[in-house]
Amino acid sequence: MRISRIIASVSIVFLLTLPGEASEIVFEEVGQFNDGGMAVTVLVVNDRAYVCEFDNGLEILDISNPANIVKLGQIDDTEQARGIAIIGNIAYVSCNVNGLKLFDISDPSKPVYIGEYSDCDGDPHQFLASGDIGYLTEWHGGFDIVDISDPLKPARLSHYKGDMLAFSVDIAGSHAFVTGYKAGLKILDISDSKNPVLIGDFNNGGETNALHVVDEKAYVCDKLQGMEILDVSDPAHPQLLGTFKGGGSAVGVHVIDDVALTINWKLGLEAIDISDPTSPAKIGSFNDGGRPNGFQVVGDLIYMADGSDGLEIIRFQKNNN
Ligand SMILES: [Ca+2]
Ligand SMILES: [Ca+2]
Ligand SMILES: [Ca+2]
Repeated sequence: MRISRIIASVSIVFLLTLPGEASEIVFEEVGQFNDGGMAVTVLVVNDRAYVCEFDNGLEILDISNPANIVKLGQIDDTEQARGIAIIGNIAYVSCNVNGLKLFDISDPSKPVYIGEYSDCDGDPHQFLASGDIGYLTEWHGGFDIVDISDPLKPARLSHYKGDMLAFSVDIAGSHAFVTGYKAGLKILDISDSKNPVLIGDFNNGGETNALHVVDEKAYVCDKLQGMEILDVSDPAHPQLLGTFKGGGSAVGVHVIDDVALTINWKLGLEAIDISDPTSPAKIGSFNDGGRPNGFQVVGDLIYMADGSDGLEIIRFQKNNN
């Protein structure tokens, strides 16, 4: 079973049944917050959005009313913020070159630095938390499995370095799927969290970054080659089923039923019909400038970290013609 990208008490309900053959996906912007900064990642937990800004640090926003987003606080001490996880009242901010830092956000207007993950090797990127375990990718440090049973004292359980620049991770069952940039996709058996074992990989060139693994398929963004769809039902032998080339630079993907929502540095938000994975087809798009780098889907809303455009909230729905 796939582990949710977000933590604890958040329940995600996918409201839509998507789509029939002739359906399009239509997008409508319903909110935006931008007070400067370069938004690169967003995590939504309940009524709050945590937006990593590569230059300014972590923003904490009240998004209960998308039409009137209110800034609650900002953590300046998080240069080159690239990843965010929330566990209870603790924000884990992974900052390139500056480590994985912990902040108490009980009062979001006054975040308090409470320490850092001391087992970092270099350039933390994404931190994904699930129960008592965290999964950390490090650009120059590989992939860490982290004990977070005491959230104040994250401790490394194990480590896989390999030959990759570790970018993103998704977990499905007892497997971790780690993108390694030019090293492609690595599949690790993590049934023993103290001893991850490489069991499969796939690399056809390009620069793999974000991914989503669902229903025995891995949807892998490749900045140069497009969004690649892999059959991973046999994790030791991943098979490329199809690629949505589309142009630009694909940097984020989230799959709901037969639709992949993707973000692309040049082309913005795109909806791709993946009902035939050998022949993915574009069925909608949205782009009003900016440069999306990370997003999260909750229900029928997309929360998009859109570079210099800040945070955008975009509703999507199918439109049967
Ligand atoms: Ca800002
Ligand atoms: Ca590739
Ligand atoms: Ca925009």
